[in-house]
Amino acid sequence: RRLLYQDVGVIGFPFSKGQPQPGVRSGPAAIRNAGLIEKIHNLERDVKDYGDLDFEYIADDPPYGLIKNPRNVGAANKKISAAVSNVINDNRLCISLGGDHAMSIGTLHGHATARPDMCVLWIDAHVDINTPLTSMTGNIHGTPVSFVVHELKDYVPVLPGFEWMNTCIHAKDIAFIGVRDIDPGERYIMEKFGLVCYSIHDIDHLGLVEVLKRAMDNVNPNRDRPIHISFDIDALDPLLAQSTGTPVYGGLTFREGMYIVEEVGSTGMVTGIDMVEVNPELGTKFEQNVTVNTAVDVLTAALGKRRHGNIPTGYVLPKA
Ligand code: 6HN
Ligand code: MN
Ligand code: MN
Repeated sequence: RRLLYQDVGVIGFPFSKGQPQPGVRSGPAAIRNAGLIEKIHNLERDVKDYGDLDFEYIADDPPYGLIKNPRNVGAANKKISAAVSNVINDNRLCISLGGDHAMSIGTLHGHATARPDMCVLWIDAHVDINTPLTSMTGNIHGTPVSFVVHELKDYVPVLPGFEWMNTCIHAKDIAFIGVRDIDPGERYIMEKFGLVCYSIHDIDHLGLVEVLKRAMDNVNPNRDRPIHISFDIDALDPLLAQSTGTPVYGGLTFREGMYIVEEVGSTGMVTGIDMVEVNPELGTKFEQNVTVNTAVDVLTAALGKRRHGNIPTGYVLPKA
């Protein structure tokens, strides 16, 4: 199938202010060290590494209610949004390496700026749709979806640092897959605004093939809209992704994770991918390696690496 964008851009967001554990800043470096760029290159896609963004530190950043680091998170996301729309305007599929999930405020905003017709698959143990007023932890990585959905505009205060921001997708443009840990306020919001959510229970009940088909029918019925995959590594079972800040047991298997990205990738419509919440400083050395390598496998599968093998171009079969 033809790809909407053949060329790929990779950009790193070493960002951790959306939650309390600083090690998630090292996610982009660990994913690069595991060979991501080379492995994308091997898929015969042109790949440009845009490097890592650096974020200025705002020292005077008192909480807004419970919400921690609003100015730092807001200013970082302004830069992230501009960086992502720049990559997509270069006609490259944008791979955003995190970093905690608060950075997806910016990746979704930037993607929607460049491609207003895009839709979103949010692959996560969580739905990350607390508002700054429903959040019980004060961690912005549990709230990014509330900032971008038009229908929630009246429920999200303009936090200091977020004055630049506007909502950019409709509630019907996002589907969640893999959910198994949802707060009461989040459940209420999902019901009130009719957000589409396929939990792990739904996958057990219907099977992943049916769940993914339904999710795509919900957000992209004609398979003609650009797709943003926001992949939180904690969607996967902690056996595969122990090195993450908020692991939840009973997650997606390796095979399920690969199936999702192979299948969505093969539509040719993926224009943005976030790989977030990889924290290479948590867990044992073994767990760190498994988590990081799994993140790389998910990304390359989304870009066309197939478990049934890829046909080599220019292959000459040796004659006897
Ligand atoms: N993530 N619902 C919890 C909270 O703090 O609001 C957990 C959020 C997890 C966020 O994993 O991206
Ligand atoms: Mn999560
Ligand atoms: Mn998340």
